[in-house]
Amino acid sequence: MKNKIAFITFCLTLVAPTFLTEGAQGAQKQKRSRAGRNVKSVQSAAVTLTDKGYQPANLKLRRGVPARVTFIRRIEETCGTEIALPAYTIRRALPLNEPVIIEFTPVKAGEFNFTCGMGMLRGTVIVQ
Ligand SMILES: [Cu+2]
Repeated sequence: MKNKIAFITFCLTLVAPTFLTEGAQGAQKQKRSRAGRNVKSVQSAAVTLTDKGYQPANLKLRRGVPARVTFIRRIEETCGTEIALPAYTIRRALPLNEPVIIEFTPVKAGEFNFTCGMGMLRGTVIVQ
């Protein structure tokens, strides 16, 4: 009888922390990290358009990992009212002070330009 109680207590000790601290989803996430895969499933970067152009002008991204790049235009007097990433046929309006998130998965290594709508302002995505 004493052994049985000890066993149950032991089982509760094993199970309780999972439910108390994280719930099932958290536990699953942790398991994946431990396995060393999918630790970071999205890569993100941010680019600001200022009077000096795109800052930073070069972005390094890893191939095969979905990318989320946030563009924000901070100057009013500019031709950069659109942002384009021709290699991924992306073209979006870039309103003043409104973050615009561009999502794509870099499939090929190399250098790809992102530009204003007319291709005058330029930056580079470097995929490695
Ligand atoms: Cu332009």
